[in-house]
Order: sequence, then C-alpha cells, then structure tokens
Amino acid sequence: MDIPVVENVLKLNDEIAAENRRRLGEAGVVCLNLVGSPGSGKTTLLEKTLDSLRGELRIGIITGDIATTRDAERLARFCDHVTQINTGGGCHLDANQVKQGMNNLPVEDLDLLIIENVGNLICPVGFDLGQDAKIGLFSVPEGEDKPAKHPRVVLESALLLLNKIDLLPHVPFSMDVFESDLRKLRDDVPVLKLSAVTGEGLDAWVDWVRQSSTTVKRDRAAATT
Ligand SMILES: Nc1nc2c(ncn2[C@@H]2O[C@H](COP(=O)(O)OP(=O)(O)O)[C@@H](O)[C@H]2O)c(=O)[nH]1
Ligand SMILES: [Mg+2]
Ligand SMILES: [Zn+2]
Repeated sequence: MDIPVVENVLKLNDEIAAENRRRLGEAGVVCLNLVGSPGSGKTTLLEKTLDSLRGELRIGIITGDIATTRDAERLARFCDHVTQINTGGGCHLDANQVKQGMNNLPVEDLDLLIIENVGNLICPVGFDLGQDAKIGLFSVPEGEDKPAKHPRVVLESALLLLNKIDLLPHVPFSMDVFESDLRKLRDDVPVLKLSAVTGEGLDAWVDWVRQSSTTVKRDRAAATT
C-alpha cells in the first residue's frame, strides 16, 4: 500500500524538522523559509537583503536547487555563510537536507538562517523544515491568479511578497484580482509589494525581517517562562 509509506516519510520529515527547530531555538537563530516559483526573484531578493543587513545581523543561507551552485555563488558575494543543497531532481527541500545544510554552517554564530527553497509553489509548502516562518513570494509576470491557484502558500505563509512591481506597466496584471483572491483566503496576512531590482519597497521587507527576528525571540522566551 502506498499511502502509509507517504505518511511515514512525512512523519520522519516532521521529526527531523522538530530537531532542526530545537537546535535553531537553542542557538537563538531565527529561521525563514522562502518559497516561490522558479524565476520569481528569490535569489535576487536575498542578495539585496544580505546587502542591507550586512554588519547588523549574522545571516546564514541554505539555498536549494535541482542542479548547479549558481545561487550559492551569487549569494556568497554578500555573505560568508552560504551552503547549497542540490536535490538531484527533487522539487522541494526536506528537513533532512536542511539538517545537513545546517551542519555546513556555523549555526551557533548566526542570528538568522534564511532558506531559499527549490523554485516551486507546490510541495515546498508541505514540508516543514524547522523554520519559524514561511514566506511566500509571488511576482508580477507570473500573473495575478497565482494566489488563487496556490492557496496553500497563502494559507501557510507568515508574510506574502509580490516582487517585480517595476514590471506592472509592461505586463497585464490585475492588482484587484490578486488582492481580492488573496483576501478571500486570508484577511490577516501582511502583503508587501516590492522590486528586488529597483529597490522599491525593499525597506519594508528588510524591516519585517528585523522585526520578525525580535518577535520570534520574544515568543520563544515567553514560551519557556
Ligand atoms: N524586472 C525585475 N526582474 C527581477 C526582479 N527580481 C528578480 N528579477 C529577475 O528575475 C530573474 C530571476 O531571478 P532570480 O532571483 O534568479 O529568481 P529565483 O529563481 O526565484 O531565485 C533574473 O533575471 C532577475 O534579474 C524584479 O524585482 N524586477
Ligand atoms: Mg534562486
Ligand atoms: Zn517536491
């Protein structure tokens, strides 16, 4: 029977994710899991984020890709602690891969770990990696229908981003449909619109990252008292 096997895989994943979460919590590291389509701008956004927070937060990056180390090479220009996971065809990161990635990073010396998941809006959402928050990234040229077509990203993210707003004058994209579809699913999730290329809206995102570091640590402290 297939179904129990799938359940066991997810159960094992969740156990390792819990271990990752415990290790990160003990080390005082906040962990964000960035999920978005291929080409939505995840690596570009992280390049800009690392550049903005350089010298302020000690950041480590785990970047997942099917093949190549190109994203890691791009990000290593802005950060000393980057590790690439090649999934060898796998379309998402799992907790065990993140655990291996963490073993290649000086976790105890970090404030923040950002995971760039494999470009895919489907199964990355279903695999807990031990993160404190998932961030769903959409982008203008993908079209306004993506929140409605990928509701789980909307339902499970602590923050949603709409990247490439510099392209709004150039591609058909109904902001009304994007926003109303999204709000039908969730009326409480913050949505930030930005362009990782022009830098518009980037400050609000960087502030959110700063803020979430503080909030997660405060919540953890409250949970242990
Ligand atoms: N116009 C525009 N292009 C962008 C933006 N962000 C990323 N890109 C471009 O989109 C392509 C894919 O970006 P990348 O960061 O590699 O996406 P990833 O596959 O999600 O990591 C690259 O050519 C980027 O230069 C943006 O805000 N505006
Ligand atoms: Mg990338
Ligand atoms: Zn997958």
